[in-house]
Amino acid sequence: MTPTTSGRERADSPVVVVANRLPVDQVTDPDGTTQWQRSPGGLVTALEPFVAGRGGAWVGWAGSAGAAPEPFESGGVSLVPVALSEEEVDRYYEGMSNASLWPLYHDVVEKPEYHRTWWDTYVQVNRRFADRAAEVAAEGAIVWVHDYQLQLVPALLRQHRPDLTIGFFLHIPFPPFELFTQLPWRSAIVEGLLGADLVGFQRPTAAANFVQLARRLHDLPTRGSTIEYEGRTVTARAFPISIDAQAFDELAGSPEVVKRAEEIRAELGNPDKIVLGVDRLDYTKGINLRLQVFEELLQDGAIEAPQTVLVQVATPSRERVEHYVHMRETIEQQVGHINGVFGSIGGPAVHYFNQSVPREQLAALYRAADVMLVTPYRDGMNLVAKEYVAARGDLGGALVLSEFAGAAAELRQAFLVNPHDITGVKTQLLRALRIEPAEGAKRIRAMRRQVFRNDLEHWATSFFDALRAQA
Ligand code: GDG
Repeated sequence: MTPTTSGRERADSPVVVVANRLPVDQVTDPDGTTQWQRSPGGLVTALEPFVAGRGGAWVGWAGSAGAAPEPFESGGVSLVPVALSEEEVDRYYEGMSNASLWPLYHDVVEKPEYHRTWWDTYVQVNRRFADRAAEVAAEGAIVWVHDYQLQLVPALLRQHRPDLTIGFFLHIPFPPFELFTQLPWRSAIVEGLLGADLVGFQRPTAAANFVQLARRLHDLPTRGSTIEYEGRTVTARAFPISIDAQAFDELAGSPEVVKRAEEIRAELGNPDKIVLGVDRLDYTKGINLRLQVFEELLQDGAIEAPQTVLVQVATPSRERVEHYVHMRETIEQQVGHINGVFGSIGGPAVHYFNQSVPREQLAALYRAADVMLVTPYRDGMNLVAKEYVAARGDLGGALVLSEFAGAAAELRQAFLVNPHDITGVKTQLLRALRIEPAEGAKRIRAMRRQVFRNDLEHWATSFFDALRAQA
């Protein structure tokens, strides 16, 4: 993609996406020159048809601290970079977003930290995003704001631009009243979100939590999924996000990927069973629990290594946030311990990768895995579970899935588990490992039907349609 600098900053975009990150990454070529490359990931692809080619704009941070590049055109979208200083990255992004809101919204799996300086910077940065969006949005435009980093943007934007139709989507869970109200700035966040016409969540319970907060904390009249606020009606509804199922299916079924899956099995020493985990290295994902379950099953003699192996891809994430540094040490100790006790020369029990793998390799791993282990303590949706199902056009494999992932509401034929119940997870993992092929195929087929019917395009279209209906 060769972006051209357009310098366009007139208020002429009929659709504006506002997200923490721009949909591009800056890459450095071997000759030292830098260029922008579209970020991998489905969200960008899903939103593109609504913004590209229609003079649409995307407001976001370019990913490195310091001055922001000038706005530029890329793939038919006007990209509007927002600058963040080192201190703002530290306080707004790593602090308030990832050390206060992230753990609070994930059932306080880790204790959230609250600092007034982080909050002040969060307000300041949200204001900057709102200002940029207000500058580029055309009269009566539709603006779609994304995620927990930008919860104040809807109200800040409405103050400047009451003519806009504003939608907000939260990608992570939204906690119940009893948890949310520990946040010192709880009222400001609720008021920030109420600036939107439509507030979207992954699950109906999250939407209900928000409506309840508006009623109990702000004394606002509510009715079903709607809230009356300052003469407007705000709707809070679930829009479960998904994946581009067809694209994933095609990739995973391609001859190259199928061959790579066979090679992976051979490289692992042709084990009888491959168990797989794929996550960002995050404490919400339950990687520690997964390792404990695997270790106990080895200890019990229910499984043996290297006939059964666990492959864990743990993509580096938020490496400057303290919770994450500590968690990585714990997990790597666990892996070392299991391999020390149960591994053999050239035959580890756990194959652990703290690196990001290419998409093709990921698809081949899904295809090779007899059991996919997805065990978050809490997760907004979990796209890995859906990708695994989409990758299994051969109807092989089995999915073990936490009840606390949003995806569990849709993937009912998975082996559902409570990640806090170690014995229960062990039992379900053994059942998944021992499933009859016909029974496994039946389950995978049913889940594939669900994922293909409710794919990413369906999600984006439903949200936009609902938002336009509010206009
Ligand atoms: C948040 C919410 C919600 C992972 N490792 C590699 C890699 N990945 C890709 C996966 C998947 C994505 O990253 C992870 O998405 P998840 O949904 O599983 O989790 P979060 O990153 O926590 O996402 C979550 C989501 O937003 C969307 O709303 O579902 O609940 O927490 O697509 O495939 N991709 C490649 N190499 C890797 O090593 N190529």
